[in-house]
Amino acid sequence: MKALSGFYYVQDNEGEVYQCRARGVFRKNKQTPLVGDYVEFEAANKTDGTVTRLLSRKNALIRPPVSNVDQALIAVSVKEPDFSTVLLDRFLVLVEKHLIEPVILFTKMDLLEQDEKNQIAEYRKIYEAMGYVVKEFSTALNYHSESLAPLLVGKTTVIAGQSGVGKSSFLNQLNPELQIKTAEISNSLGRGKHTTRHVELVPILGGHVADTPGFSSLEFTDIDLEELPKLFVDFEMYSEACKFRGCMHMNEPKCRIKEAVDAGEIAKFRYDHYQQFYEEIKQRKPRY
Ligand SMILES: Nc1nc2c(ncn2[C@@H]2O[C@H](COP(=O)(O)OP(=O)(O)O)[C@@H](O)[C@H]2O)c(=O)[nH]1
Ligand SMILES: [Mg+2]
Ligand SMILES: [Zn+2]
Repeated sequence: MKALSGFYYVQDNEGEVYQCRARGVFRKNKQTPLVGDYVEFEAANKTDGTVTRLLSRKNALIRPPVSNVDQALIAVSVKEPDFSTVLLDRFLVLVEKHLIEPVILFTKMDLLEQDEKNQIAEYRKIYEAMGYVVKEFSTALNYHSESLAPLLVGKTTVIAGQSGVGKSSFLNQLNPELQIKTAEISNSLGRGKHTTRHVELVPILGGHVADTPGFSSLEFTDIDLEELPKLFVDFEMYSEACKFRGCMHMNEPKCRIKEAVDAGEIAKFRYDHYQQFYEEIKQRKPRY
């Protein structure tokens, strides 16, 4: 549940938490327990436990360092900061790359005027048509928090999103015991310096959420050009029909993706973002 100063906090099936050390053998094998791991442990009492075995992981994130992640909740504010599909698409690509299920959360819904609500509803439809789950939230109106419960129960969730969109406010509202600091001045203040910030899985609505924002680096450093089209889920059903195998949907003739964009079957802004990300990856300096 938590790793801090060489201690690992392990929760058993009854919900009791034990403070443990990791067995020396892990260090020899270069294995490090991660928050989110399933482990075997022995403990004579609550403060003197030993983790004896790590069970295999389904996945492991580096930022935040959490394993066995079931889903990523991508928080995008509809206002303050302005709603941004390019940012949302950037997060979606990064989450898809990690084979983690994305869930989209529109925050600060209370700030919208009626006509703006209609516009956001249009975007919501577009993302839902791609197969994504989209939920709305607002701290002001106690918005839909019930309908969020089934989404989180029994799952390990990381929350991602730009600074200031209301991630901490969301977590606090769903579990008032947390009292996470909101409206941090800047997330970059502690960067590069040694900080004692640790990761913890906190209980929210019967599930667990990592209290540290995920995917803070929005660069596509680990994404190769060839895999980019596959990370746009709305391209999938059309790309088989491109004339050329391995079509990158840029300048190739008889490209079904471009036809789908012209026909309005794929949202134009999605294709624009695809082109933008494509160029970004292409211009990336080669890694050695
Ligand atoms: N009007 C409104 N303001 C919100 C809402 N959620 C958060 N805020 C405000 O937005 C600012 C940033 O929120 P915070 O939770 O710290 O964002 P984080 O950086 O994503 O964790 C704070 O001033 C919050 O009070 C909301 O639903 N409605
Ligand atoms: Mg925060
Ligand atoms: Zn194509």
